[in-house]
Amino acid sequence: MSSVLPLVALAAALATLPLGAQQPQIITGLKQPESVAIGPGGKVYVSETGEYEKANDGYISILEGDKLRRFASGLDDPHGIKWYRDRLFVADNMGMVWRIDAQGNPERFVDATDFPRKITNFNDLEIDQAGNLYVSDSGDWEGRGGVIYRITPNKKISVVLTDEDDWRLVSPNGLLMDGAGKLLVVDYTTGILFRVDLKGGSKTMEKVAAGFGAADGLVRDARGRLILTNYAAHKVYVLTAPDAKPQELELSGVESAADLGISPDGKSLLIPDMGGGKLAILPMPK
Ligand SMILES: [Ca+2]
Ligand SMILES: [Ca+2]
Repeated sequence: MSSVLPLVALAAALATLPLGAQQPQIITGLKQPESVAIGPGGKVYVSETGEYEKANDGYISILEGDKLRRFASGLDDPHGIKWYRDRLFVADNMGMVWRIDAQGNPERFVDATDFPRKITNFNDLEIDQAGNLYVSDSGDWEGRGGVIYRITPNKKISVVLTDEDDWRLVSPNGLLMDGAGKLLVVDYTTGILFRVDLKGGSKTMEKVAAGFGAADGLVRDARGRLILTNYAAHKVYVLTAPDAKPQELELSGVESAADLGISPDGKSLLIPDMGGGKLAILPMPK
């Protein structure tokens, strides 16, 4: 039997797509991928959690063509990843931050016991120009324990904000620098985008926009637009300005849209489908 779809059937299949749905290129065979980062030489890296809440089976892959090659192994539940100079930093959901060299050798940069509070669910990781890490702890998923930490290059850990400082910090997830002294954060439980002033020491945050559902990933494209994912509704939102009405795209064939990245050429969104075990590559929305 021919595997080539007759033109009529293809047209019929396309006609059934809901309005506004996007048909991404899909790469399969990933194990609960959570986050994408661009590394040296424009290579695409993906964190794969393995079995959730199982230690030592998580890893980082490199995308080569439409295949994934193992880069670093022996992690627990790797989530947010980001390169700083020649090191890849990884927020591990089990409560540590890994630092991985260019050859793929991981070391524990900081451990759960180094933190001043009980760790619940480490999620995203962002890095400022000075090399300070920001890590979101999404809390216990029952409305408590949300924290954002700062970790300096020499491993000094401090609390930026907790749910006790500002009760709206319920389940902080995606983080993104917004200029030198400001940090954007999306909340997975409330779907609200906030801006945290890192310099003021005010221990509060300002609401920027709302309505992003189970908000997870947060990136900025070359045009300065903010792009967010809604994990549960497998949607992508594009904002021309933080307070603009978002353009909403439904992702066809994706179960859960986690922490997205942008391809080095700026032409695609790279969206890890954590529940579906896939990587979706979507043309950059117009
Ligand atoms: Ca695991
Ligand atoms: Ca995330």
